[in-house]
Amino acid sequence: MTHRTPADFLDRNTYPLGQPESKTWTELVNISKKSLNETGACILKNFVHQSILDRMVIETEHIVNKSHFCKDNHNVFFEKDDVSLPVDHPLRIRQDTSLNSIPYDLMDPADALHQLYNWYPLITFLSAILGHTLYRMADPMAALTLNVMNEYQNHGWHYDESQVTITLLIQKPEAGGVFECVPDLRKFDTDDYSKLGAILNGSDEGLVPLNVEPGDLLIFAGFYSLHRVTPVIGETTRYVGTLCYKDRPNVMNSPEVQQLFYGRVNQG
Ligand SMILES: O=C(O)CCC(=O)C(=O)O
Ligand SMILES: [Fe+2]
Repeated sequence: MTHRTPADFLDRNTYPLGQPESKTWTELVNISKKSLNETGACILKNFVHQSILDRMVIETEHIVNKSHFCKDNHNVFFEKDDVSLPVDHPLRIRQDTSLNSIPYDLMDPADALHQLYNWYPLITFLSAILGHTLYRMADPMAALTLNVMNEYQNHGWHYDESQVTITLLIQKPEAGGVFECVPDLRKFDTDDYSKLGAILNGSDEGLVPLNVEPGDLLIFAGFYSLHRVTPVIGETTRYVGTLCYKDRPNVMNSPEVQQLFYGRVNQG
């Protein structure tokens, strides 16, 4: 079967993205909006067909040898260590992150993930869910990233810089590699960071593991919800695509941020 357009990547009955304003489309937008507002996340199950996932795995493995190894030790906001605070202050607790990333400029425009990211009906659909117009990020590397996590690699507790993050899980490991979050923690915890401190010291109060399977599209309020990916266990690599859209056009990362995440600079 050949797939000429990303409309063929999806089940047309469940996800009629090519028919905006149809009854099913409108209902889907409303349900997704409600879920995002009430729980901080919306999971569109089985968003792409298994055959497309298989293709995405192959296309990822084609370029995975060019991925950039990022190892970081950071607090939840990726800030510099504030030595004026007590050593055990939650803002001084640091997390290890270790993963490999494949930036957008290494992907082939014919790759399924690349095509999906650039597909206008998807951008229109996501804009309707978020309630404002989205634009593709202008950054030649960060607009679309594939995160690659091999055994023992993980993504430590953090908040995202963007209000909302959109991911597509492409391959999940045998065990571990679980996306866990504490919904809305940032809103409740601005004074003394005591709830943050509890989580960073191992409490699981308020912690929700999200049941994300390969093929699911996750829309996630990563600015307000503390989240992490637990260490991968086993030989199967975890692949996740991160689709970056912004509420205004022409948004780029700084050369410093590009250097940190991808080990080089590409300002377009
Ligand atoms: O790997 C994931 O599922 C999410 C990664 C994440 O939190 C991020 O890229 O900010
Ligand atoms: Fe994140």
